[in-house]
Amino acid sequence: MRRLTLAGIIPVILLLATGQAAAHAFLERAEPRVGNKVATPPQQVTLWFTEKLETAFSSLTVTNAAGQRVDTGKARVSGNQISISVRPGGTGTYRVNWHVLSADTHRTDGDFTFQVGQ
Ligand SMILES: [Cu+2]
Repeated sequence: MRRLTLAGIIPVILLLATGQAAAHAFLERAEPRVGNKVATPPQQVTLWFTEKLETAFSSLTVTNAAGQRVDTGKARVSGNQISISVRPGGTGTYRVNWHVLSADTHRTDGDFTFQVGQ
């Protein structure tokens, strides 16, 4: 009897959890594109999310192949978009690290890389 009750409840819990997760701000696309190769260092990096972002608690860093910060430190948020200016930092693998707070007060974070060079 107890087993039957649990079996009935679990799908409902999963459904609720999935519904909530869908409201989080997930990375939709980026420029430079995730995993892509560009010939020269970009002047800025821009990320687009699936939800509107809260300016105060959303940030973005960019590091070059040597692990040095090459972003200017001040991210700009507009709607579901966050961007930051980038200083020239040579060739190789650049890493973008993001932490954002969406309008539904949920935090998400992640990182991705892109390549600079020929
Ligand atoms: Cu959420």
